[in-house]
Amino acid sequence: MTNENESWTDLVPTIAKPVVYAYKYRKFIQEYWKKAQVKVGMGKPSVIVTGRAGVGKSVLASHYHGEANTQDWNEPGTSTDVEIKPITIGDWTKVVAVIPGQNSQERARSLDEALNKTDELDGVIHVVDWGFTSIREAAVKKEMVESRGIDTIYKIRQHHLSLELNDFESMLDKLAMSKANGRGPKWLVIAVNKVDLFEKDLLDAERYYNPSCKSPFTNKINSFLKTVGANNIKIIHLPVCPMPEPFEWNGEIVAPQVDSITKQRNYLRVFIDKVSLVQNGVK
Ligand SMILES: Nc1nc2c(ncn2[C@@H]2O[C@H](COP(=O)(O)OP(=O)(O)O)[C@@H](O)[C@H]2O)c(=O)[nH]1
Ligand SMILES: [Mg+2]
Repeated sequence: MTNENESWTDLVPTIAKPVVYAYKYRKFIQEYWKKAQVKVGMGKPSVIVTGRAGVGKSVLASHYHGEANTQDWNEPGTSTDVEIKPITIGDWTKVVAVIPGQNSQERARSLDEALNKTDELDGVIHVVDWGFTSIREAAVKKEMVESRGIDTIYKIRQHHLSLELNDFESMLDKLAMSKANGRGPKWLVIAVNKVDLFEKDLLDAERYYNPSCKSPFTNKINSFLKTVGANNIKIIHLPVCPMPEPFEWNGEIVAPQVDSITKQRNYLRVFIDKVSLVQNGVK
């Protein structure tokens, strides 16, 4: 048989053909299937983004989506507080849900859903910001400065760091419970956000979040690892800053130290690459 004859088989419809076609284009098919699922609100999240209100979850998720998904896609306006996005992580497109940080019924429900009602959860991206948390309400800011004496950046950061630690501990408790029931994530990424505000002190920040170092934060990680077994979950920590901007508190200002778009995008690219690696590694 000649080559021309062979290539004809491509044009002949057979039963096997669609299977070959589907195999060849499986990643695209899966991507559009995930998008369709998200659009009609039936996509179960396989990755969740957690962390306190104001640490930058929504900004990170939308930059992640934009950078990881070459073809942009109009997200549906969500009626709930949970934001859902299809994001390509590693080889496949995942349904990623951003869980609201404020204590609310919606938060409890969506966390419970992801951790206790599905076997499909791949990973958790837990966002922290080394105390540089944004407070939106002017009245709350005023009250903290005037009535509680939290009047310097140092003090507000200490305040947020302690709340961050409590929030992280309660998150780890939920993860441990979920793992004990044979569910839960295969990986946990600690996204150390807003590094533009502390790039000069990057090593100190890393010492605080790196499980190989000793800190109140890493103590929580290490006792969690003892509970669930270090082989049962992969934990990594990564710096990121999708949207550098100054941090202001009571007239005091910290300026962003990451001032080039290239550098900011590099942080995000490395972040995306490492999350992909960890996702591909656990399959
Ligand atoms: N300096 C700096 N600030 C950021 C960055 N990302 C987010 N923020 C700030 O954090 C605020 C809260 O972000 P948002 O994504 O709404 O937080 P969420 O409540 O966790 O969803 C934003 O309005 C920004 O002011 C960043 O990369 N660097
Ligand atoms: Mg948000």
